[in-house]
Amino acid sequence: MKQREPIVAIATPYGESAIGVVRLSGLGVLEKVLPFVNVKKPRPRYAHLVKLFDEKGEQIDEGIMIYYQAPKSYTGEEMVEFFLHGNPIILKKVVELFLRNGVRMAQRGEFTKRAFLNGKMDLIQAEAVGDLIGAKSELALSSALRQLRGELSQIISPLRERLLNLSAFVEASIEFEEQDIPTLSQEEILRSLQEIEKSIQSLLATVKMGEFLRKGLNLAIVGKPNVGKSSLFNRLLGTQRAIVTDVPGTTRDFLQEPINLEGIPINLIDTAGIRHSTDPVEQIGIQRSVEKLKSAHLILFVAEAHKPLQAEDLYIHSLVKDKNHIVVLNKVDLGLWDGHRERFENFVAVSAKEGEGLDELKKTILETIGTTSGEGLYISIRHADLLQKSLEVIKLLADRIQKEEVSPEILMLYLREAQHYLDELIGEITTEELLGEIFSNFCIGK
Ligand SMILES: Nc1nc2c(ncn2[C@@H]2O[C@H](COP(=O)(O)OP(=O)(O)OP(=O)(O)O)[C@@H](O)[C@H]2O)c(=O)[nH]1
Ligand SMILES: [Mg+2]
Repeated sequence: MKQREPIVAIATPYGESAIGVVRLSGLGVLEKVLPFVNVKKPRPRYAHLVKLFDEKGEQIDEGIMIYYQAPKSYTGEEMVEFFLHGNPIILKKVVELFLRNGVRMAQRGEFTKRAFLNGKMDLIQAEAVGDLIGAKSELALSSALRQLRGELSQIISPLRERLLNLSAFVEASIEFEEQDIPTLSQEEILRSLQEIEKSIQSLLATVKMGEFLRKGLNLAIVGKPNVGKSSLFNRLLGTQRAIVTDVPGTTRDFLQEPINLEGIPINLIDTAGIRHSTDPVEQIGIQRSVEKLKSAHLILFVAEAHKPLQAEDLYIHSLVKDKNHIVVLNKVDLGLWDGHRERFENFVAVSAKEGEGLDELKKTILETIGTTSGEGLYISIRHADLLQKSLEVIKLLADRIQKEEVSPEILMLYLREAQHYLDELIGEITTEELLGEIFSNFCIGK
């Protein structure tokens, strides 16, 4: 286990709290700490009540100190954690004390990065630490926790090992050509490749949901003025956040609020009604509506249930019809015009005013997102990128094998490349750049 230079950080959020945590990790941190506490020989993993002093012997605070002997710590290095009074001034003083005495400030995610570098977890698990802290819903949380426990790694690592095994067989057949050693036929290799292909495909199918869970899904409510977009927004939100009036053009700028549908974090966006307008302020609002419509993952296209579609409805529908959208016919308490059934294959009739059809709308939203795939484990864009690259190489090789007898040397080339991407995925191979990218999204102190 490698011990790196000592680092320090506050591990709890800024502000007043019952307890504030300062943590240190690295080579010789205990030695750095001992001159400033009134315990001389701390027992590892034992909660010591200590007084903490500065260089002049003035007491800074009193609290709990835990010392972790390497390698039995989060980072695998020697660590010390202080649980002090949660006053930002105290915590700052403590950090500054150590900064003056040979310890440097930790970078974002540096504790977890060291845990990864010391083999305490693989890269996929380290990423899960960030996901776990940032999770905005129950489902995101449980997915991150399973990833942290290594469940995703346990699906990906065997794929990598299978490729490794195939390479080993092929390599042996090159090296020991003359000798009588077991080799794999091209058909056997092909079958293996196809199985790996299938596993990768099913992992890839979870990325969309994974991204929604990590970043939230943008759900935009669009339609012409006065159809009840803001009323629907308020209904889904459960509060009277948006202004509702019978004046067309009430909503001038878009509004965005987080909601949680069955564990999926959603950014719900109410927009200004789209119509032809000469009012410069309204024009800007409408322009923003169109932008929101373009960037949304899912659109609720709202029109009035009791009336035929107007020219503006038709125009807006033409903007959304090739996108992921749901037709919502609002004000069904006033009736449902028959012509809608002919025009739309599917729609949800609701009354934002009375609450009718809201449950069906939520159900339709969830179905459209497709929440069922993944069985609770969802990959990220980074994972998908590398899996995709690996998959492409595997497919190319499978194609070639089906067409011709492929030489062992060529087989090796392909197999190694496919494996290389999975190495990167798990963190068998890493670059400083990649680690920087991953851990810079963490908070300081983690
Ligand atoms: N009867 C009935 N009236 C509704 C319903 N939903 C909204 N309204 C009324 O329709 C009018 C417009 O509602 P808003 O929610 O402000 O409509 P909007 O689409 O946000 O309008 P703009 O912001 O102007 O684009 C208000 O008078 C609402 O009370 C409904 O389900 N039934
Ligand atoms: Mg509105």
